[in-house]
Amino acid sequence: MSGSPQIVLPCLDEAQALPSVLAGLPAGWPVLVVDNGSTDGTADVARSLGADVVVEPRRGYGAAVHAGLVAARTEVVAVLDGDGSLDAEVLPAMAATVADGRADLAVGRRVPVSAGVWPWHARAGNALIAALLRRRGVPVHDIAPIRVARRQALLDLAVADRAFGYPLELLLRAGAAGWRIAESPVAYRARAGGRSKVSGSVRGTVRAARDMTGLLR
Ligand SMILES: Nc1nc2c(ncn2[C@@H]2O[C@H](COP(=O)(O)OP(=O)(O)OP(=O)(O)O)[C@@H](O)[C@H]2O)c(=O)[nH]1
Ligand SMILES: [Mg+2]
Repeated sequence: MSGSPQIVLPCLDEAQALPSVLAGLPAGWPVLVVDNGSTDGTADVARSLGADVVVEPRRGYGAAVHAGLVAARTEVVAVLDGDGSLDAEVLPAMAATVADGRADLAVGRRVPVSAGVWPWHARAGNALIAALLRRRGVPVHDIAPIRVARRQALLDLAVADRAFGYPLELLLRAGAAGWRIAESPVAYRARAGGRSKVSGSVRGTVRAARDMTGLLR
């Protein structure tokens, strides 16, 4: 692998979280913020802090991640949330796993740093989906909120979902393609600022669950 992986951060209204998110990334790694139609100045904050920005007007986590993959320029890419909820300290070890050829996909498994950061409804839905994945031979305990892989290989998987089904569809396709998947723990904490759009409410969890269950039929 030549150079550090580019870090893709899908962001919908993450202006408040971004300063600490960017400060917590491995030093010197190029960063690409995908501004997914934010109205809070996310793109300006990202640029002022030295990140590259690509704009994806079509809403949805999957749409943002896909736009980031298309725009990224490095052989290996890392994707994680732009809300500061995931500890990026794990990225160098994850990237090494992929660069060394020990895995085709390195993923994180969330370990909450304290009670309350992962609401019961989101955690229960996640555990159920991970169990269904393992029954299908995909050896994971989370739906990969942070992942590292080769950019072209990810694009070739042709994940079609553009909303919250994206991470699950990616795992299903990677499993079907025989990818070796390495999972490692990643500290999960409260977002660094701004407002929760998904797991903070039962409604958000239900929406995410709807996006995902269609894929498991
Ligand atoms: N909810 C949502 N997040 C998006 C979208 N596009 C990009 N994102 C980003 O995707 C990342 C993951 O979002 P989530 O963690 O699922 O949503 P969240 O608002 O952080 O909600 P919680 O983590 O449940 O508090 C965050 O960095 C969002 O800013 C979108 O259309 N909807
Ligand atoms: Mg979040």
